[in-house]
Amino acid sequence: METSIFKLKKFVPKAALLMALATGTMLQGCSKTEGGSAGATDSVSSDAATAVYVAPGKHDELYSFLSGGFNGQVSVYGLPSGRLLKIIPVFSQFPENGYGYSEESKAMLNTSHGFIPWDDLHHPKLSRTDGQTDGRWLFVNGNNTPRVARVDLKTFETVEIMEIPNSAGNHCSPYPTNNNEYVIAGTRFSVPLDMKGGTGDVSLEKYGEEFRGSISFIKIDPEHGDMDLDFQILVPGFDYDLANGGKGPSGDWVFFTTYNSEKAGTLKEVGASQNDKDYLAAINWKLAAKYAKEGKAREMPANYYHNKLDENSHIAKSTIKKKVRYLLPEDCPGMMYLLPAPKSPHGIDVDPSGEFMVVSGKLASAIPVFSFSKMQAAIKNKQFDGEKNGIPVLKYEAVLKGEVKEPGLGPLHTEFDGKGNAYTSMFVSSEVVKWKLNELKVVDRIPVFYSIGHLMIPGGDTKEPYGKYLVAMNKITKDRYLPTGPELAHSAQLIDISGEKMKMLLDFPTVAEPHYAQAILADKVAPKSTKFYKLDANSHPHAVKKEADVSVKREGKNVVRVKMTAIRSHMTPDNIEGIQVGDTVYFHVTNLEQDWDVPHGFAIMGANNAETLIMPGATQTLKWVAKKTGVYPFYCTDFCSALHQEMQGYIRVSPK
Ligand code: CUK
Ligand code: CUA
Repeated sequence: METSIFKLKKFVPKAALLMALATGTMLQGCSKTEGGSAGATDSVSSDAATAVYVAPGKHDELYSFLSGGFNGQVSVYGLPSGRLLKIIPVFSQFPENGYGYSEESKAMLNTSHGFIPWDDLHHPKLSRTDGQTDGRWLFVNGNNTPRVARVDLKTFETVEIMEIPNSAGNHCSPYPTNNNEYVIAGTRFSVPLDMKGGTGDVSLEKYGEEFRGSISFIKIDPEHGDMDLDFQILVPGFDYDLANGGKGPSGDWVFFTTYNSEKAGTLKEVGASQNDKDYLAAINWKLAAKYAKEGKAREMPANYYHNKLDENSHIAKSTIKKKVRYLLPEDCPGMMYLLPAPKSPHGIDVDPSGEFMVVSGKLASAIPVFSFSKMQAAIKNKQFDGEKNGIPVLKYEAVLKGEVKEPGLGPLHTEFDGKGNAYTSMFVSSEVVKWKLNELKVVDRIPVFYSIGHLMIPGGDTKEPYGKYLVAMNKITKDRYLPTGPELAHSAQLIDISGEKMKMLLDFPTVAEPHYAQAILADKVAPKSTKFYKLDANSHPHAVKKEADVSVKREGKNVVRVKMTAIRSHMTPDNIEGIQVGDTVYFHVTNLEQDWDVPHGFAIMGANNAETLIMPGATQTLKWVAKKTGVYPFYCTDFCSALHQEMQGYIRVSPK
């Protein structure tokens, strides 16, 4: 189906396109023709319902992990049903299970800026072995207060958060290499970097000379996944947007789109986007690691937090790091090159063979496809077009395979199906465009509703895509669902890409706000899922493993520790006395259950806190301050058995 906007596109002058990108006017203009039930039913295949129907009691074929954007979480949906399975809190406090509220988990959210219980999470990336997703971990970025987190897919729990120093806007992040050697994270904003550790108080006029971006190389422990910031590359001051790793022949390389190459850092609006071209930065990460290992790295003062959850005690601990190693590109020949790219490029995506690098320029009318083998030849034959800040710029024609002409308006991101096709999201013309990698020819297009950002094919960024489904994550929802006031559910759409023609299968609303997603066949994750924590292995210092061991003990003047247990259908102790006004009470609750899916909750009246949800075999702590004399009830919040309501008790607070 051709949309009216698409018919128009040849006549849209560049200035109008820029306006449209800035204001979304073109979208508004076209939403009437595309939107509503008419447009929607037209593009839905007749057997769509069967294709997405997962019968009661049956499991979905795939897990998908959608970023939460400004909710700071990851949400897990089954595909093809689009059913929400779980929300995993990462950078945001989550009252539902006490993440970021319980004494055990608070330290996960420590940063050099203090306790930051929120972030803007854009890019989930699954860990990979031999270039394929391995179902072990999910890495995600915190965009606002630069952080990278690791979620363990055995427990679907955030187990580690690493703050990134010398960074602002950790957007092109995180990118695991093909065997989880490194997770790579690049800054969006350049910031003033004084290698000796200055105050950071630098005139904005000095953007050109003194601002730099950083690309961080976080080493991953191959066995346990633990992160360790190995070194950074400090790159000249233009802004890094997105990255993607090579594979196969290009497996040693990682590619970044950059913008603001004119260094319009004085924040004048006219500054950015004047250059006709920006750059794609190609970095040989293996060579960088070698340089760092062989002593090319220098060291500078830094201040950043590394927070980790202990597997057995379930207590998070923060370590404060004081130094970071760095490389300068000028010291490291052969490590970094620039490829001219259409201005203000956004996505960079490498095809499954590792030969083609696809750059989507939001403002460009074509999609350039670069060739990795040509890039290597150009480096060898020194086909340079000068240099930028000491980094060689390769000749455009020397590295270009070709361009996809007039693919649509506002290309943003590309994924691959492993069958020689690429799929690019078109933000302005609100469509997914399918094109042949070899011939660079558009072969199909499907409208999406509306203004698509990222799209995702399971494994579509790896060596081996699962080219059956595509998920479109759209920025604007408008009339797709029943109205819910000024803010609507977010719009994701599932598209069947198994045949020649794309087929729309399903709208599935999501919680805020998916930027990117990953998906993986359920078989790679489900069999390893943890059912409960072993009570024997619980090393929490305040755990009690049988009811006989519970205690209420005063510690010093104003602190009382209540070590208690929960098991169907009672809490022990259930009547607590001896608390005085002004006491701080720690309720250490151990869930004695050794069974799947039997958490108990704990909430107490007047707590300036959330509840805490204790998984079977684990211990969690709620802190409570006794402010006034009286009797305060507490109870289990998770309906756990017929006698759930009976899981309750009182705490009495007496005058001092
Ligand atoms: S993104 Cu972060 S602005 Cu295109 Cu990956 Cu949405
Ligand atoms: Cu335990 Cu309800």
